[in-house]
Amino acid sequence: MVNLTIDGKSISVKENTTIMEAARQNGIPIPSLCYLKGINEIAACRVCVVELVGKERLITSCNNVAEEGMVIFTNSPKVRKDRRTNVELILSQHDCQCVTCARSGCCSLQKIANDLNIIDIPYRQEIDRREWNQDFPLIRDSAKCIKCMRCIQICDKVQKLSVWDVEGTGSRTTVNVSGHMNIEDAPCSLCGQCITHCPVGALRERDDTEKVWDAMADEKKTVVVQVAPAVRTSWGEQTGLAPEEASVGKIMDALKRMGADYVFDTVFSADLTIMEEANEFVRRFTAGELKSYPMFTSCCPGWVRFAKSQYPHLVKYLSTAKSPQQMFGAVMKTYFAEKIGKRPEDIYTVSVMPCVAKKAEREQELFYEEYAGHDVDAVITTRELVKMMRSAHISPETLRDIPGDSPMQEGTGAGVIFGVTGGVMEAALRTAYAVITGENPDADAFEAVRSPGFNANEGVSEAELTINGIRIRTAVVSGLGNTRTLLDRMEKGEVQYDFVEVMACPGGCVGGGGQPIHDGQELAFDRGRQLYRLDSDCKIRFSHENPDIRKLYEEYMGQPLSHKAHMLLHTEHGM
Ligand code: HC0
Ligand code: SF4
Repeated sequence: MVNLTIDGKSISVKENTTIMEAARQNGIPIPSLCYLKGINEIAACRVCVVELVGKERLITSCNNVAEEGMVIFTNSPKVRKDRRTNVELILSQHDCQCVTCARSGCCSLQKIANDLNIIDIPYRQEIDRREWNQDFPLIRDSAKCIKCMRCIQICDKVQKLSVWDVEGTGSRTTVNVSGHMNIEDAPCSLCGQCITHCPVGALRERDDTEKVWDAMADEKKTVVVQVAPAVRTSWGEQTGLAPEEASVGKIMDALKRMGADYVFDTVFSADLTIMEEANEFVRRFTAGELKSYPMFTSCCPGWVRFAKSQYPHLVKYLSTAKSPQQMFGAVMKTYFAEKIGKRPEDIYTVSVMPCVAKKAEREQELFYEEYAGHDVDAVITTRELVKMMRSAHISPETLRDIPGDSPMQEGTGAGVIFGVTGGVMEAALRTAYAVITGENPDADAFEAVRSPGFNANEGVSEAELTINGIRIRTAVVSGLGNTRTLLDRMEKGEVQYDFVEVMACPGGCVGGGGQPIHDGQELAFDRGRQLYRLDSDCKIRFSHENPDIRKLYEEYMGQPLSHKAHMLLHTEHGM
């Protein structure tokens, strides 16, 4: 242990603890803009400066280690003056039009400038404005970038994709797409982790809310909305509702008040995905197709994009099942459209997702005897949903819990846990067991596939299960860096599996790039626990027992993997 004094308080911390962490551990927060523990400790912003008695120059606290006998002041007049100058210099290169910024009210720079009582910027403004493809689902605004380097580090260290890089030198140093590429040519998975880790508004999703408002106002369109599992775990964070109060039923009420004609829970189509995917797995496994590589889940478009750009030879091992988002879109424009006497082109399908990559996934096409447009017409993130609620002047406390519409109303606990890493695998195994043995397992029989992240914050879990004497080796991984490590081990023959679930975002969709942003806090695992609670509270916990799914097969699809199911519910992933 080392002993030191911070702001007059005597403290002891473990050796090699940074001054920043030593202070935090003792209830003394030091402000910063660029710091991300263990990921970005490079003192780029110099907001975390502190005074070390005996040293004339201030030092940065995020990358200097606490030493025995240090006497530190985190907020002395000298520190305040220097910190203020550093923030003023950052502001001189920042487009400070806060009122039109997507991050207004949730911006660390705005907060810190305000905390430091900066009401004027004494330096000449020099803003770096660059062109960007505004149609791409991920938008970068160079004029807002504060060169904190967090996006570079998240993409390098956590996602191991290195989409971002430093460009230029000296005062012209900035961030841009690596290799001077256009973003649409870069291997971006669209996981959106750079957005949720950006302290300002330099990165955001493409706004699709106006399209949705237009469709809602168009009398010729029937607007049909689905809400993803993970959205219910987080929308309350931005609306002031506690997790138990922020139900999916209230989101449905809000959507109807805004102008949606029909609202559904994506949990229904998560169950449908399981029907197709579990049956596909049993078929491919028993046919001996999975000898060299396992079947991979395909419902995460971030992962599918990553596989296509980084491991194209593995794409044929992806499940051909479309994601729940896409399956629901296809069902809305066919089965449901017929039920309400509409043509596919009269239906406008909207998804509320915790995800940025879903905005690209929606471009998949729908063939219903002939080309019938897209499964999904617009995707909005959880953040965009809350923005729409605000602009509709909906007070969250006035929302009531309403059910989704018929005939796709039911969803099971198995579908609910899709939103958390391990959930798709667990749900699929519950149904695969029933397909193989003809009877249900205990609903919690496959808890072993739940992410160890719930204990140890690791990204991979492995489980070997025996069903009717058949051994099935599974792995679950979240985060693309962890995925790369796992795939490389598979390629070297160090590990072998039959079925693997991959989610691009650490913790799964609960940690998605479209979720509310809380700078410096990782909430995926807390949100994931909510989904496990909802699953254990569900009356039905097996996708194959969903009565509305049974009805869909009886009335329309026939059997899982039928010709019609193949046409509407499967895809070759663009191969
Ligand atoms: Fe997910 Fe999904 S679980 S990917 O995270 O499979 O986005 O929540 O909606 O589609 O259901 C996201 C979340 C979904 C889909 C589902 C899957
Ligand atoms: Fe989107 Fe979920 Fe995949 Fe993240 S894990 S990219 S939120 S589908």
